[in-house]
Amino acid sequence: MKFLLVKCHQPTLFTALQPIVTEPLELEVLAAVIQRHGHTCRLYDSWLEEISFSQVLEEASPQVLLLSGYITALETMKATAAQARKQLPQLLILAGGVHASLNPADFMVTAIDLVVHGNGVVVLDQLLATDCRRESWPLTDGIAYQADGQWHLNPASLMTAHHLSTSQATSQDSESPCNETPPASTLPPLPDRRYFNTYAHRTHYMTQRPVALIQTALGCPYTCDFCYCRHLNGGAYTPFPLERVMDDLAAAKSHLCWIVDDTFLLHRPRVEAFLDQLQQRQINRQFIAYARADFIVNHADLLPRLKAAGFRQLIVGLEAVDQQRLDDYEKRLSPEMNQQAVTLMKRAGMEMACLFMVHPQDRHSDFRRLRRWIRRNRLAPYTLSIYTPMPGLPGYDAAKPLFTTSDPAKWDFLHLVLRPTHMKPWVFYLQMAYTYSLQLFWSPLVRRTVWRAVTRTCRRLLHLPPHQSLQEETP
Ligand code: B12
Ligand code: SF4
Repeated sequence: MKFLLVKCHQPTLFTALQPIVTEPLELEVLAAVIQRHGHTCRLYDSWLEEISFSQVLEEASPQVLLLSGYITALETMKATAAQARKQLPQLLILAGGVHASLNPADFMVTAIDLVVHGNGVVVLDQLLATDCRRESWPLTDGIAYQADGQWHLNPASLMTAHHLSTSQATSQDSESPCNETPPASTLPPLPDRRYFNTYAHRTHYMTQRPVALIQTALGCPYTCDFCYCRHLNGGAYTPFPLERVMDDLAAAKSHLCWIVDDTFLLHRPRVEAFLDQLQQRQINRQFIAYARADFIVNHADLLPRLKAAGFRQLIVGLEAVDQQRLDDYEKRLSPEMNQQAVTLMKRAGMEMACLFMVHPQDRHSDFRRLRRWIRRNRLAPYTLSIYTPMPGLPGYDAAKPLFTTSDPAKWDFLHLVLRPTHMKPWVFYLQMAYTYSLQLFWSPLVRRTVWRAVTRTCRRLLHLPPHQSLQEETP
């Protein structure tokens, strides 16, 4: 059978500026699953290719279409399914991805045949084992499907999961709970990176290109109240065997690798084993990874080793600079811990990308306090997102009557979906923009990133080829 795999995007502020453009790792993993069953695949990501979807559909003339996307692209996914159904009425159309995982009902429209809400790899494997035959759908966990004009929702199927408690996550015990990885048969295969190899020159992370994505685990054992990621895969933290991670790294043809695990620096013995294996296998890469402030503080002695191993930037969710807000977010951090993490990272000479989350209930004084904190530490780069209740999480239904919009494209953490309590929405946005822009004053990296984003956008709008100065940046 012929499969077409599509990453759907919805124009948002992020997609307009494109400070980061990456390979569609999810499609590359799914392609590997499909190829294991002897079928052929065509991948398509409109961020990397200029050709239109209908052209790709015509040229590929697939029997099966797989659509992936985030919440912001929900309407795009449905519209793409409708367009494909019109163009190729016999097509089998599947929708999946992180939003579908917790919100399958959002995809129950006539143009879509199947919604995958369990672990994508496991479910797809099961569907392929039965050649996606309709008779097998009632027995396949992790899908919702249409039959006789009705939608049916089967129970979720998850990757064999290992629950790592947060105390284990940061403990220094040598007995690693992370050794319990899922059986090989349920692990995702290594991504097929041929698509990345073709379009690597179009990927970038801020000012550097190319960038490859690496996944070494699913989930996060922490319980931050606002976080969508921790509910994926049944809320279980599932690390992949390190040999598999090393094979993946060795095959990824990019000096810069972004480890997209929700939190990579979790369990010291695993981190140390990762660093040992990099050395043993002589894998020389630069890394960007997510971490928590408490890991940095509790394991500050590891920072020089991480730096020497190529960790050039840690992305750290500091979220807030006052205890009450941190407690409300259930972040299990203190402002002092956040401060210490910043100081230690500076001392180690490592780049720290700080993530803050402002709240619609914030007052002018909260913004002022945050700005003072940012100024005092001369932070850069940092981002601000707006606290946004996410569909599929506890608390979403209670927040529903307060929403000022129902447009999923606004669920990008850069729009107010709740009315601000203490100021007008435009004043809130102004406060955000002002707070965001401080870093422009002291960070050449941020200035370069913004300048490149603006010139790239202008050139794209004018249909001009990328400027020479935007080409390959070697580390
Ligand atoms: C890296 C990343 C990005 C990268 C893009 C990465 C990529 N792969 O293209 C960048 C920086 C560009 C990005 C941008 C945005 N992101 Co982002 N991102 C992530 C992050 C950290 C990792 C994603 C990743 O690559 N994972 C690895 C892949 C292999 O896993 P996966 O996507 O889960 O796919 C697997 C399964 O879901 C399944 N699957 C996926 N699709 C399908 C389809 C079918 C048919 C099937 C069967 C299975 C299946 O199989 C895959 C293989 O295992 C996640 C966090 C997370 N935990 O997911 C946030 C995350 C996905 N992002 C999020 C958001 C909101 C955004 C933005 C909208 C933010 C913004 N301010 O605009 C933009 C949207 C831009 C766009 N148009 O794509 C949210 C999505 C929430 C939601 N409910 O949809 C997440 C979960 C973070 C969060 N804060 O909650 N992001
Ligand atoms: S915000 Fe970070 S630390 Fe908290 S649950 Fe989510 S991924 Fe884990």
